[in-house]
Amino acid sequence: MAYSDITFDLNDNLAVVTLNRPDKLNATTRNMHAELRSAFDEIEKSGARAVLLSGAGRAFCAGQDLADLRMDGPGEILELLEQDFNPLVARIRNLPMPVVCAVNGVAAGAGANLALACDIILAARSASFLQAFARIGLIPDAGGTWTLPRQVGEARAKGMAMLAEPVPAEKALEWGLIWQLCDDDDLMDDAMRVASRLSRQPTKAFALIKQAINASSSHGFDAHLAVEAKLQAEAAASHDYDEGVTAFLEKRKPVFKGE
Ligand code: LHQ
Repeated sequence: MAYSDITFDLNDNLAVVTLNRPDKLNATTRNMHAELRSAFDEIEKSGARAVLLSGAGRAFCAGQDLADLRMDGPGEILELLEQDFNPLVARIRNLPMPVVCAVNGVAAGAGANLALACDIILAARSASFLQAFARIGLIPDAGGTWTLPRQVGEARAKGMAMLAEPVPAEKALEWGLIWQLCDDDDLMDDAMRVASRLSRQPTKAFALIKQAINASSSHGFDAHLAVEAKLQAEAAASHDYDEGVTAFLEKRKPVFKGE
């Protein structure tokens, strides 16, 4: 597929996806979603072992393009969520490899929740997270009402959703929304370094880590121990487990294949 609303590169098992409508702060359109679906299809088929997601220009993503709406009622919103946003964030959370997000500027509306669906989030000092929805009479979607209370607690989740004020990257770090704060000029290099390192690590174990952590909120502790043990047994069946232990005993660096 030829891409116009995103750019997509795949090198050395690392897929780099960039939202690419900088004039509109990378607001999402139906076409951008179609391109993202195609890129993630390629990623899953290609044997890629990590993904880096970012935005072109001064923003990460301003959420749904509000000029790309028919405005003919709730059916349209449901359609956009069920066909575009929900499958995208669910796919990222369930993708069997790490997804690193470099938040290079404002992440607003569903754009903020797209970033928060990723596994390792780095943000530039000048970036911010804005649950803009209430400004237009909506509620946080694309997983926002699930993710926010878990990551920042109910008090901050409700404050973010109702007051709809930007949360600067530094505060996002303090609140546990993101993994790392970077100087603006260093963000892409830092994110590339993290993503590239992850692309050479035990991918199968990462997929199982995602599965275990995703599942943790639907069980109590005892039930989760059983789930965790089963996933750990899967990890122990991998080449990378054998290699990790052998390399440790031989006092050398492991060479992981992601299998
Ligand atoms: C935009 C947008 C935008 C179009 C900037 N659309 N053009 C799901 C399902 C179905 C329906 C509804 O929604 C959803 C999920 C959602 O995401 S709802 C939330 C949608 N997003 C927003 O409400 C955020 C809207 N944007 C803003 O509040 C501001 O642009 C922010 C705070 C992000 C940045 O402000 P500034 O830095 O002052 O930039 P700007 O406002 O001047 O924007 C620059 C350009 O980008 C401008 O275009 P122009 O042609 O005038 O230069 C904006 O119109 C355009 N733009 N966001 N979401």
